[in-house]
Amino acid sequence: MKFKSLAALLATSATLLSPVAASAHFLLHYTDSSLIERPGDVPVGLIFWHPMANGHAMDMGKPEEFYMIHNGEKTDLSDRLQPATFKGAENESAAYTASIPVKRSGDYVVVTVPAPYYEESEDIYIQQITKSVLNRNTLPTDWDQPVGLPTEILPLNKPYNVIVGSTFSGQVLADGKPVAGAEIEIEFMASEPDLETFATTDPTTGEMPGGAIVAISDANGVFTFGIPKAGYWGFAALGSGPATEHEGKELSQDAVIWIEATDLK
Ligand SMILES: [Cu+2]
Repeated sequence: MKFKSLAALLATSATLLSPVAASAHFLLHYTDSSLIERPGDVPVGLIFWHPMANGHAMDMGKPEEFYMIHNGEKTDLSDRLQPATFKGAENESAAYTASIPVKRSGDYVVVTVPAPYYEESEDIYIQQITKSVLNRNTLPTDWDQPVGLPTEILPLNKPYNVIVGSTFSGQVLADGKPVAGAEIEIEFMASEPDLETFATTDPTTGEMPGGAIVAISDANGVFTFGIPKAGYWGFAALGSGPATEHEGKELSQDAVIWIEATDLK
């Protein structure tokens, strides 16, 4: 971890004290790798967090849905969800562990539809419908197909095989139609969780001095971002979903996708 300047440290503490955090909320699907070498149950952590800041972690309710799609076939995995306490750098939070049964070659699109989370500082609910893609034996089967979620980001580059220095594009969809002008927040998973201890690790980077990294989707709902660093990158289209209210309050129904970038050898 790099030492920050005093000004940066002061700015960070000011951010923490302000009612609305500058860094972005992200629901994580964390696996040690997206590429699965041996068949079996792949451990995954579901954590609602500020991953680029290695910051505050939020309590999750039991997800409404948790499943995978392989060869176009949906398999419910909700009976694999186990409540777990995630140990973040700032606090502990209610999170989940699970596993993905990877057997045959191909893609495994993992989907979480979380319970809406009440964000007190903004008096709104947030529901981040999250996707990630695992692959075995490089056989592409499902990654480029929409799942059919209320809102989702359709990857336009293979999400588990993005080269550092290239770009990643996605298309924001709501009810299957492109969302123009969507605000997409982008974060790097600065601290990859340790799934054995279910705790954060030392961050490899931190937040940007200019705040959240943001892209806006074009008329076709498409955005592109250049990938500067190996690891996991998350993209969250804010409020792109059709549901706008939950229990009488405003709901931000977001679409999240995680991709894994690798250095060219
Ligand atoms: Cu936040």
